Amino acid sequence: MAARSRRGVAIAALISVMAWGGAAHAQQCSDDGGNFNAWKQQFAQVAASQGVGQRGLQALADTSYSTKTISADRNQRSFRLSLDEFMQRRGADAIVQRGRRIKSQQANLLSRIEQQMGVPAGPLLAIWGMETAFGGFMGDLNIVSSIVTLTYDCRRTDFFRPHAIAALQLVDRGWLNANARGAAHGEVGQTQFLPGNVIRFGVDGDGDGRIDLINSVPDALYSTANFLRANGWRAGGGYQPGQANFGAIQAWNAAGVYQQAIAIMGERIDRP
Ligand SMILES: [Ca+2]
Repeated sequence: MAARSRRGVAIAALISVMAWGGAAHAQQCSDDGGNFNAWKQQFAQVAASQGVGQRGLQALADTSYSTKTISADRNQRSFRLSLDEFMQRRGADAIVQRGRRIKSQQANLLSRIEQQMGVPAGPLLAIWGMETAFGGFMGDLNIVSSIVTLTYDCRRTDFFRPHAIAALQLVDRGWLNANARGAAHGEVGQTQFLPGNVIRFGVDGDGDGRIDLINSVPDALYSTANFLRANGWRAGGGYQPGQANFGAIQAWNAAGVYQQAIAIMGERIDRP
């Protein structure tokens, strides 16, 4: 027993020397994922220093470098389509049709959200339909691996680092399963929030004490409304281009055709 524990101490000391040496020499980022494991050890120290606990650190240790995420990131097409082409390709008519149906099916929830957040059903349902076809497809890549991979990738390390820390914190809190799947850039749930935005804007819409944007539609729609409100949405204002609330839609997505499409579809859903 004594011998074993001395050996344990020796190994712990060796690991800490290796981690220290690793921290000094590990790359800050990589274009091809080489040295991912050495970098993860270094990143674990950063995460721990920002309050990530055991569960989150274990999730980090379990991540693997996601080549699918990187290839999706490299092959991103900018929105070069015209507004009409974009709306057609994204199935705008079907989204509006289904959105109008859900608006009456979920009338209680949606009117509560509008009362509390000031955001009407139309733009929320347009976003939900556009992001995941109303929860039909929320992505099939491991969220934690995706976001950690993007943090190691050199292209946008600084942008993704806080979202990676946030993903680990969500795992810590039990709000995100370490195996949960999402889109290629680690977007979470029904309306595809980046992990940091789950923490910043997430609302427990169904009151069960957790924020779960994957399995809870009320949580997802309340949180989306809260994101818009935090970005300047004011009750009763118009949301078409040039009107008071269009800026909040612009904060949701940087692409101009996407913003206009949400405004148009939202108006068609909201129309009596
Ligand atoms: Ca909840």
